[in-house]
Amino acid sequence: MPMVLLRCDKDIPEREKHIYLKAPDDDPKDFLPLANSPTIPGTLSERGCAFCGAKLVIGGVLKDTIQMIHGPIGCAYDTWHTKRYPSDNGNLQIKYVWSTDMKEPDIVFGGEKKLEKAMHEAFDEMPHLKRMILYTTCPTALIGDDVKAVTKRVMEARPDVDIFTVECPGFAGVSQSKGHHVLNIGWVNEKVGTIEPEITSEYTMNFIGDYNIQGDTFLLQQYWDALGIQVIAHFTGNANYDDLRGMHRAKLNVVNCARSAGYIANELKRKYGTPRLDIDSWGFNYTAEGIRKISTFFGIEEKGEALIASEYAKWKPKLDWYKARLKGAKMAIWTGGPRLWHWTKAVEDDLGVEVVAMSSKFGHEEDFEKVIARGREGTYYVNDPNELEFFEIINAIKPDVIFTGPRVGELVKKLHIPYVNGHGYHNGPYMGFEGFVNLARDMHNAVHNPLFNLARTDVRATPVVELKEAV
Ligand code: CFM
Repeated sequence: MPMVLLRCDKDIPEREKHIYLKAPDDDPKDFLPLANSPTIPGTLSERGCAFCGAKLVIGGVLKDTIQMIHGPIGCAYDTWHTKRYPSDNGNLQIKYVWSTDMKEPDIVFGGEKKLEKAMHEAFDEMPHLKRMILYTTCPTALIGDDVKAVTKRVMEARPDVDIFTVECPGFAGVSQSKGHHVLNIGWVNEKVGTIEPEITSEYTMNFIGDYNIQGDTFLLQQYWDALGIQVIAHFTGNANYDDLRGMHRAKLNVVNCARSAGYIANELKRKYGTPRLDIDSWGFNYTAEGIRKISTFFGIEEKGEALIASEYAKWKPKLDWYKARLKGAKMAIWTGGPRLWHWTKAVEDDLGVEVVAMSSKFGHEEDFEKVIARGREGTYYVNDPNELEFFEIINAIKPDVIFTGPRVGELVKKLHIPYVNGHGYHNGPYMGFEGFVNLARDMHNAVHNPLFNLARTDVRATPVVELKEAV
């Protein structure tokens, strides 16, 4: 029975198509969980909306750009301040968010005037900012505000500004995945090729799908600097708006998050012939493999090997210290999608950890193909999970640690199971060699945290201590 109907799903039997338990000798083509499909009525999904995929995941990372959200204030609030993507210029992108604050009369009479006013106000208030991304949301898309026309007027009135519009309201797709797609394609069609970057090295690449979560981009950038490779654009960790307009000039597109940003690499290949190279940026084996692939592409293999050797010398002993203490630990990964296939083999090979359950909010079937190929037998693979399923699976597999977000993390804490933030990290960065040691440290501290044993103790069963005695 490789597809599983959990007990909690007895009233929504359609969920069986979304949960797979890998058995020996399964042919994965027979048992791929259904993915990227609408959430089933009756199951409370954890997914984000399409607007969120565009704004929170990709556009909002840019460090010099006004993020104008044309919608009710909640759309801005709920995509602000919740993700840890720092920048080297004071974290403007984490501090600020802009909204047109649509109210009922605006919905009745139209919001274009309000939008135009808000755009001017934003540029007036922060005159050093000259770039803007404008997003529509469910209500402003439904009433048909012509945001492109407004943008055109504002750009005519302010010749020194550049504005990119993302028309991807929340309801536009089944999950945040749709927002990734819309932003990728819009950007390559409208903005790439509108600026010529300064070329400073014969080796140039774009690094696609790294969002500088707690400094991932800063960490990997040390490697590219050591190799003498110019990164024209990071899509979009610590990036400026204009960096991304020059992506057409790179000789190579290196893709980390294929789910959120594989699209732009494909389009750059089609339009400009730039080759696409996919790598995994977490884990020792994978990072080394990625550096090798990139170095081979540019014909600088020796430099690549020297970099790997010096990083191994520095970090491998530390990794091994944790490996000795983590070997055999059981881990669950409950994140968006790609980190399932990025991590399952990495933690197994580098740390001896067994991944026993994985769930993806918005991965596509392609992501499940990748993760099932890399994952272990006896592991659960769940698409678009609900909370009751989490609890039932926890009961079945009893993981030692769960990599997930704070919302689910706080829930599992009540079951006295430690969690590590699998989205924004606990104490990252987690990418690269040094980063994977950080991940190992956070996992170690979670698994061996003595507080969980204390928390498991039922204090009602311990002898009563008189208050007077205690003090
Ligand atoms: Fe790519 Fe990401 Fe992920 Fe993602 Fe995300 Fe994320 Fe994620 Mo949270 S871009 S798909 S939409 S690696 S925010 S930085 S951790 S769900 S697995």
